Amino acid sequence: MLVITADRPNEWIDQYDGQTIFQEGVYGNHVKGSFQFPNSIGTEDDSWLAARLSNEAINLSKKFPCGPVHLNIPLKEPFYPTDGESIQFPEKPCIFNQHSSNVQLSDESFAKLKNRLDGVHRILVIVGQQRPNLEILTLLNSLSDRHQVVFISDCIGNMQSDKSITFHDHWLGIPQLSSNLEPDLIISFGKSIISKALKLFLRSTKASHWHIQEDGNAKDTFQRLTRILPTHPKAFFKWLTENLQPQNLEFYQAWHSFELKVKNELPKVLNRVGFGEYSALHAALQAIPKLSKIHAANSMSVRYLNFLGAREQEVCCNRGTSGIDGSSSTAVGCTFTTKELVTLVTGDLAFFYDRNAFWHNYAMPNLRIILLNNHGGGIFRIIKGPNEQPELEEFLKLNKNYPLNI
Ligand SMILES: Cc1ncc(C[n+]2csc(CCOP(=O)(O)OP(=O)(O)O)c2C)c(N)n1
Repeated sequence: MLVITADRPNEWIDQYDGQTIFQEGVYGNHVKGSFQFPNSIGTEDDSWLAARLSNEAINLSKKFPCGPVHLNIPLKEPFYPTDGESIQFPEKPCIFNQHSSNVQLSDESFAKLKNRLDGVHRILVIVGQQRPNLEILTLLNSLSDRHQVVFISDCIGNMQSDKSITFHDHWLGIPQLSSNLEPDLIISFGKSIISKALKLFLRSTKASHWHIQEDGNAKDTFQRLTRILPTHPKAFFKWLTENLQPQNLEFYQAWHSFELKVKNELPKVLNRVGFGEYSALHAALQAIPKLSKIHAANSMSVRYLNFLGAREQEVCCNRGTSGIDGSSSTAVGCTFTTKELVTLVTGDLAFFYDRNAFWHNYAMPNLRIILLNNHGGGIFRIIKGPNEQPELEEFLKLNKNYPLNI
């Protein structure tokens, strides 16, 4: 994402002149980089500088890991063209084409990993938030098929299948379920995961943790990080497929027996609870085309989605800060980039918080919205702490019956 802001000219900042704030670098650590345009574009060097900064900003935003970049542009009056005035753009714009490259582990690194793998028998692969990638999913499916790894994907990992673990959030928080669940090696790639129970479980293990990431800083989310592998997950899992010894079958079966249990019981539970957000979303999901995108808002929407098992649609959600402030805008923006159907699943607070998302003149024939209206933040009725506060009714105006019928 490139954030382009118009600014007042430099000389008028902080001079009690109108409409001035400190815009240069205003996004701080929330952007990958911030670029300041020249104060005016009167000379050829100014134009070259502006073109160069634009290229650097665009290329930085697209470089792994993709992220927002800020371009601040001071403008001097007059702002509007006079009658008949036209703007002459250069015939050949200056473009710095940035090529991609494949980062690869050295032979020496692979030899070290191979050595380490020899003592490993229980591998848990954690798929963090990312876009779908069929090639990686195929490799993971085949590793799981041969009982060589257990792989877990939340819905935002976009790598769910009948070979993955997807129902973990239903049962992982229950203490002392089975000693056979503990891995000796965690391999992760992608960004964050939704399930807090999974995060706490991984932090409580004694496993080593390898994180695969092409570039940038790897995060120690599970407090077990021991190796950072600067390569593409596809290359790594291909190598793993060819280099793994037989693994512990009980470990594989322990995870998959829980998965199967929930998968078999869930339809009965949904039937038993009757109509409510949970079953309504479950029913709606049956009608959403497989080749489409689902945007889930925070907080219960994305959790319901995660509870309801493997999805084939691409699932998008503003995780990280997990704000309720931009889910509708992101879904609306997405409808302009795809011909596929985009379904926004949102709670009422998130929906009304971001209603300006719909305040424009563009048609969005491929947008559908499922609004789970429980008159307030349902999440606060469920999590311990907020649900015991006297302010709950006054400030969150919750439907008193919630969540009797979820
Ligand atoms: C910008 C922002 N403010 C506050 C929060 C804290 N917060 C998390 S969930 C939530 C309630 C959301 O309510 P709703 O959209 O109705 O969804 P539900 O909880 O019912 O799924 C709030 C206020 C947040 N995540 N982001």
